[in-house]
Amino acid sequence: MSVETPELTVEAANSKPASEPKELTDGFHLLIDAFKANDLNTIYGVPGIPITDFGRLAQASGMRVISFRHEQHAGNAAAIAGYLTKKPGLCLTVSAPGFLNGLTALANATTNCFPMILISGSSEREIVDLQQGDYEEMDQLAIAKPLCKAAFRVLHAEDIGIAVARAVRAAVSGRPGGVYLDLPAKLFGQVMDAAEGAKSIVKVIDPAPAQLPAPEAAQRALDVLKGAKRPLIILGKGAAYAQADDVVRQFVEKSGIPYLPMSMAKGLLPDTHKQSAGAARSLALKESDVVVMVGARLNWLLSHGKGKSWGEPHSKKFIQIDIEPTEMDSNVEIAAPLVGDMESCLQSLLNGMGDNWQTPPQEWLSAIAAKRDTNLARMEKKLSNVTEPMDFHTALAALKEIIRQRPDAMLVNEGANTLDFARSVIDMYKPRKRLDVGTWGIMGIGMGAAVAAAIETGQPVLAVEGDSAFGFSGMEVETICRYNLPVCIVVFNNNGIYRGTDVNPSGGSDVAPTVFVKNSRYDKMMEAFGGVGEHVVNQDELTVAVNKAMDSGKPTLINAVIDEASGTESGRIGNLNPQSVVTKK
Ligand code: ADP
Ligand code: TZD
Ligand code: MG
Repeated sequence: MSVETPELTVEAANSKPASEPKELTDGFHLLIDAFKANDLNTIYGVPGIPITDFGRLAQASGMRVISFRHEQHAGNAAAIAGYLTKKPGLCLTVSAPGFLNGLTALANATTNCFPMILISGSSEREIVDLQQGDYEEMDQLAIAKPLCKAAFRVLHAEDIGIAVARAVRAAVSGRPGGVYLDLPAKLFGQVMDAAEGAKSIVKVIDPAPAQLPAPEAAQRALDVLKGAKRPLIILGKGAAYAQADDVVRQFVEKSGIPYLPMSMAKGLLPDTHKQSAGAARSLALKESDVVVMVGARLNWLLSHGKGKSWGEPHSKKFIQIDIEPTEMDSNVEIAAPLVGDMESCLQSLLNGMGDNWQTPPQEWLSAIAAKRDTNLARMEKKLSNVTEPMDFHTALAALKEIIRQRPDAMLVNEGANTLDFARSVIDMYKPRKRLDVGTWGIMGIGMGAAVAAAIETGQPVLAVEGDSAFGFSGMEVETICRYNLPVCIVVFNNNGIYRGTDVNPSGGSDVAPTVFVKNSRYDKMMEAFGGVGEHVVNQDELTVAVNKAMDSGKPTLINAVIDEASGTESGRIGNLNPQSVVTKK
């Protein structure tokens, strides 16, 4: 359907003087029509040449256009929108620098298997290709290609419909990921017959078709599972993304197998579920004999499926459910690969399990339960130890309780200690409520994720941010205020990266590289844009401030003072950090 464009209703320039004027459309309108036809109604971006008018026209057409202060955060918002909705999130940027700013988010989305489309305006092809120095000249398509799942350029208005269709399908089918769409400035103004234009729009039918696993593959997986004495299920964010929540629950509960949720899979089943082995993670990884990977990769986050944390030497068998065939055997041998979409794969296992499925031996379940209870008791002790200044546990005990009372709230989390402690302390109760640094452990997703979480779900958002982590996207508090989003940011302010106590070893006047301005007041940033700023120094004040923010829905930033000595280097992944053993005078 074409948007009404009266200003374009002119007689076709070089046609015979016709009695009936021809209705025309152009690249701007075709692009909007193509997005709307595919039910893509929100754009995250930053305006400028050559896409300023596109943003205006999109807004005029009823699309939601959310303008950011930096493209990386708009891109992160688009990626999270994709994760939450299973439709590609749209990010719109200007050429070269805007495109490059958005590219980090595109690459990060692809790495995390989130569907998004980065749409960048680009400069004149003829000039760019001859490298004659156009305004913001850059061969964007070539640069984007290795960093995303697919990249397309559109040169003719009549191809916009099919290009958007390709982009949508590429983003969401199979393993989801990022797609780049390169739109040279000239394209937007290209005019064509409106009726022809309407015909060129493609509504993608079944963009992410079900992919059924082979029956033999399901049988093989069940045979491996039947032989297990100490089975374990690992749920990953691929399972959360799939929105196959009921089938996931049925599979876990019918099998009776303990499960570990990866961080963004927390809440797929409530973390308080009796089969959750989250608090017995080390034992579960080490002692299990058959591991069912459910939408999770055996990457660095799981020590590649080998080594000490997996109890090597071992003879564990892996069953893996994934939509991406080449994920199998990426790190270790997969005894039973089950390739297909999450729902179909789990359903095929459930069907094959029949009515008399044997749950795992009690000995294994008791071992996990005992370890879990010991660890939870240890954690409880830490959480009940209230300190002032707050350590991480004192502050997180308050937030844990708030999320327990508000299970529908969205939780965004980034930092090092702030991330690692929050992940293990704060229980999640519902699927896709936890958004964090993902596969790369990237800082800077916070405000983009918070904006998208608020816009896409309408739920209040609690963003738990290390002071360093927050700084990567901090300027977007203006965006949060401008759209009056129900976002409560808690900055865990420990004066720096990991902690605030490092000193300059040379004795010079520069502070150590990990240390920030002491006693900063991040709350003032929020006040600058009309939001609510709070400064809290103990647990009670934190609880009151967060509850007030979550009740009011007003944009709020709480500067939570954390003991600057309470963090550890790199949080829980200090082992990945090379350290010099050479002492030089
Ligand atoms: P985590 O970080 O939580 O361990 P990963 O991002 O490593 O999770 O893994 C997610 C996996 O889920 C990817 O290998 C991806 O191919 C897979 N995946 C994504 N969507 C689906 C789906 N609908 N069905 C099956 N597998 C999926
Ligand atoms: N840059 C990017 C884009 N991602 C990163 N992960 C880093 C740098 C390195 N980095 C981490 O891995 S965590 C972190 C950085 C800079 C910040 C940790 O400090 P914080 O958290 O204040 O956010 P804590 O609570 O003080 O540990
Ligand atoms: Mg910090």
